Amino acid sequence: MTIFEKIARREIPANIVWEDDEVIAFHDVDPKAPVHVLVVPKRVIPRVAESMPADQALLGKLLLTTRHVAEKLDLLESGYRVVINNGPDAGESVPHLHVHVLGKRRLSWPPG
Ligand code: DGP
Repeated sequence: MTIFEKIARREIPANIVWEDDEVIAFHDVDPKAPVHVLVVPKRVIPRVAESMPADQALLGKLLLTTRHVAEKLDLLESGYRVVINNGPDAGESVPHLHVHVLGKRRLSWPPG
């Protein structure tokens, strides 16, 4: 079981900001910005490169959920970044697809 599945099952505590039947969003344990939330599908897809056509609706749901998170945490006006790390060069560390939502500071581009 992945660490994010354990969070969804309440086996590991997390500061949850959004949840429904398909997704859960909670604050990152090691935040890289004043707001740093992870949006995670409850059904495990290891990474976006392993998603399938059957995952299309769930992938869309993840992006729509980032909007809910942004609204709840007052990011809509100031802006925010949505990030998916895929594989070693991107720094992926948890093999359970998750979308980072980063906000409340000016983020540089391109990323390091
Ligand atoms: P990535 O590098 O894209 O795979 O991001 C994984 C993120 O998961 C990383 O920013 C830290 C976060 N993380 C890892 N373990 C935990 C945990 O137990 N709780 C929470 N809230 N976040 C975690």
